[in-house]
Amino acid sequence: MTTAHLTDAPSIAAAVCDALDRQGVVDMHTHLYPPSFGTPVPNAGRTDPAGLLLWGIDELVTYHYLVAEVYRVVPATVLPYDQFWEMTKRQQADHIWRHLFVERTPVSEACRGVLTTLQKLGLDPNEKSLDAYRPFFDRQDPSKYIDKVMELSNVASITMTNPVFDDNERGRWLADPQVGADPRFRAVLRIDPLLRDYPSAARRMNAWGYAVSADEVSANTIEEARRFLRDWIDKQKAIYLAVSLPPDWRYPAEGSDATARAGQRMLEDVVLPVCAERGLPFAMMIGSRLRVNPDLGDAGDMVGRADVLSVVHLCQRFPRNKFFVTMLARENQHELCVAARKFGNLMVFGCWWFLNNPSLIEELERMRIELLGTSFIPQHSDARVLDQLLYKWDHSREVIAKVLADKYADLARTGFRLTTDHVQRDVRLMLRDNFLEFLRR
Ligand code: FIX
Ligand code: ZN
Repeated sequence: MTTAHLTDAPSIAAAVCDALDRQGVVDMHTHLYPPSFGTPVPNAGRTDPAGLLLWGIDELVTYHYLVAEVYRVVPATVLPYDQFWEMTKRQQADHIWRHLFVERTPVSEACRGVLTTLQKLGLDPNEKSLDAYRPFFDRQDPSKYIDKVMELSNVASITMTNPVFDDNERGRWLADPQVGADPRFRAVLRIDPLLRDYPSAARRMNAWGYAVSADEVSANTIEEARRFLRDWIDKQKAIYLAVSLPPDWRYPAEGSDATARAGQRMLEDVVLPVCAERGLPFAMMIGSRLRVNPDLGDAGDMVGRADVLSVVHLCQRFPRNKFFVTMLARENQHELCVAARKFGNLMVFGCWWFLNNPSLIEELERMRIELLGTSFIPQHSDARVLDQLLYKWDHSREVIAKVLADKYADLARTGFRLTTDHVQRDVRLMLRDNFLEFLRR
């Protein structure tokens, strides 16, 4: 492709859209799995009720974002939560489809996402019953369907989230060391309990043969906890370690909360030294206040404003460590961007969860380009259902294109000789190379 000099808004916009569509994404944070982890979705007579690969229409429509939304229009006084959870996945999906997509206009981002997904699969998004779609999904072979969805969404590589303290997940790695060997997927060692609730994590690690003490973080406990992490990094061939943290997480820990202090010791003496030793980034997803309404399950979590200064303290204290950071609260975004201007070992990524909405993605990406140029990772999908890759990347590419085109038009007005090469290079950086390079750095 010849290099074109881009001078006017329409040619700039066209070049940006073309570059974004052509560039395969490395999706750095998802909750997706290869078929080797099993799937609860009935296919070819096979089903694994505790399987981890979610895909298809019933999983799409029962996404926890939509569970939260349906309980706004059909309250628990009408359909008690326990009755909803006793329903089959199909019945839950039919209930959500009827109340959010038929009896109401599916205008929310999560609803629109399902319709974009159907459209990209060549299905008519206007059906009144999900029965119209189910034959299409019943015909799919999970592994071939992964290829199809990755191709249609131009996702080049899927990064998993592999919580080692989850019994179902851990059992599958122990049962089959090759379970994560699918080249389309890469693993991430997720360790929330180690920092959020060290005493119970320690008791479990102890039961797994690691001589850690739940009461006292001794030298031996530190060495054994490090051995635990090294073992699982090797088992999973993890490309980074990750944790989500509550809004009130502080570094250094404040007050006399023993659990917070033990968590801090695990971070300082175990997690960060092992990450530095292995050259692996540590990802912090900060600001999730879990289970404010436990009856809603995963839909019961919410956001809370967190403390960017705690991130700054970590970057100051651990210059040899690399940090991926995403924060859930809109109010933290500007300060986080400015913090990233101060620390090269801090990589801002994604528009996480309640920020993954076009109006907020636009606000964040515009601010990030103005403060960080192209040195950040604009998005991750956080897909929990395979098919969601289709809408999450379509919707994000659309907004990123709009912002980039505006910023390039501003640049061109300076007389800078902007070309398609510049655009393709920047898009490559933001959708793939900033992530891969930070892993390698
Ligand atoms: O902690 C996380 O990785 C969050 O992304 C999830 O727990 C959350 O439920 C989610 O799906 C957000 O999109
Ligand atoms: Zn996630």
